[in-house]
Amino acid sequence: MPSKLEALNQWVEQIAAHTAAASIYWCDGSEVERERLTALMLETGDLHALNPETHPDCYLHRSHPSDVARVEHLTFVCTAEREDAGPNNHWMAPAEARAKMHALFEGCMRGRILYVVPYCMGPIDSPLSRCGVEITDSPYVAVNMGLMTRMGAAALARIESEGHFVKGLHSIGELDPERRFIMHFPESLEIQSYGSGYGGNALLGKKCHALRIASHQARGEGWLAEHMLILGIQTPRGDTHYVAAAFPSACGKTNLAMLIPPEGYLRAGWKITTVGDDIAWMQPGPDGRLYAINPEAGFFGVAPGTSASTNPNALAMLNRRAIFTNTGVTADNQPWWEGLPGMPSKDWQGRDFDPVNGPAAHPNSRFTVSAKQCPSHSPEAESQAGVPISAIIFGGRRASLVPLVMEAEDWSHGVLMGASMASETTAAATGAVGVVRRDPMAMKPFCGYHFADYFGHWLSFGQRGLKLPRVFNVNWFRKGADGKFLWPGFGENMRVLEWIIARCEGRAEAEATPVGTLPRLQDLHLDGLGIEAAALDQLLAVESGAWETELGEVAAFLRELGPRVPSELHVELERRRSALRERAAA
Ligand code: OXD
Ligand code: MN
Repeated sequence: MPSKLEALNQWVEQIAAHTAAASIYWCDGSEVERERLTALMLETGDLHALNPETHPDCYLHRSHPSDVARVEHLTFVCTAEREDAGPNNHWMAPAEARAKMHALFEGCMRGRILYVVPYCMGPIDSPLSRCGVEITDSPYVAVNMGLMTRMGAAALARIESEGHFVKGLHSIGELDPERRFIMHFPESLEIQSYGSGYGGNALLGKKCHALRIASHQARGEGWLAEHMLILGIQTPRGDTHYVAAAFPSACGKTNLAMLIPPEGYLRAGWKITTVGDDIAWMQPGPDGRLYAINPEAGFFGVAPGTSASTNPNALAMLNRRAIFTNTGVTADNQPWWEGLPGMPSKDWQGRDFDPVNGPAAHPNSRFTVSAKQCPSHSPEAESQAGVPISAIIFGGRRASLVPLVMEAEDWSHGVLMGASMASETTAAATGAVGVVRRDPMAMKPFCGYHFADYFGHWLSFGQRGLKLPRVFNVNWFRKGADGKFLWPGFGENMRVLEWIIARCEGRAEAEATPVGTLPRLQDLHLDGLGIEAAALDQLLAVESGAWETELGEVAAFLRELGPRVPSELHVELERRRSALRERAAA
């Protein structure tokens, strides 16, 4: 038997029999294995080799055109009690979900190899890490899991010594949107996903395990599993502060995590290092601070818009040993997407590029690459203890209202800020794009339990006598009357990070408003930015009337979540609303 853990062997045997898999292959995570699976996929057409001179060891995968994004409407949290999944999740009774999935999986791997993919989310020797095993019939998933997690022999050894693991079962099935479901059973630490080969639906370590299952587990165990990047900010004095930031999908988390400071900052000695770009697991350490690990080992980033001006670090890590999914290609077979120089020759579906068919790269086309290839990769990403978090940042894509940056008064206010987050939807999920929806802590698609209980869990950290991070809210996406962005974003976001760090160090001035504490113009370093004074005023304006409307909507949103919403959150919100009314009346 390939594993020393009888329960694992039995589960694999049972799934192999039920799915009628042709054979079983246990992944060891070795380089030889990656080469073998890659060769196999080149033969079957699952992968296409890219230009070996410009992009050695890089491949293109074209997914089924109906399988290009996460499918929130087909994603379920199957808790015994419907209420425990909350109105923020689709719910199905566990027995019904199991029966449905049992029927779908029956015989679905006939003629296919069943891959057993043992993985560890987080550094292999960290007590904060957690392990899982994904069974899949997709070699593309196996190879991507090899880049995105600590996958293979070392993970299996940890699983064998711990004796438990998250069970993930995946089949691409027939790739039929009518026969597609992503089911989570948080109470028994199981995931079953059928009918999709797309990242978030199929790479089960990522959204399914590290967010939906882990958030549920974290609540029971007193930690946090969050949709957050983690970056290190080294100041000219040589101290490094770590910051965790939550933004909804496709709102620039990868760009912020890999930010290169403007020239003047570099000269002064500022430096940004990248610990993670999508997920943070945070736990109080012995000194009472929150310590974070990035459970992932790679990046599954959105390709379009990634360019030499927006994210040079990402571009530098993508010229070798990477997988591209649904990008276009140039005539000399380099991966291509909107935002890159040059011209596409073929679009993401492999057709000759014709603008009447839309963009060459699918708006949610992706790259998969090992985090170690990123020039700003932090060695601390391997730290067993994690990194201490000085600030938590929430942010959304809001064309109006929300200022460039503001700070919460205290932890409860910070939780309210996170709970009130809203953002315009993007192409990362199937559905309408550009509609403003409430997305608390950027966890709307990923929280594995009732949002009201989740807010209560966040608030409970405020009662544990911890040295908690300061909490901020940012908005890089505010637009002027002409529809253009008011703030240049990308590297210039360093100016906002500098103020945030100065606040953490107790060095920066600010002005309190009912919705948060804002820098005044003179508190930000804006030299050389070339933004008009009127635009800057607008970026830092808090308009009482519009905020009253906004907080009224937040109140309605919290009411919709029902009686489980902690009263502390309602009280916090009402305090802000009455302060706004007083301010307007003054
Ligand atoms: C992602 C997402 O893929 O949030 O990270 O959709
Ligand atoms: Mn994400």
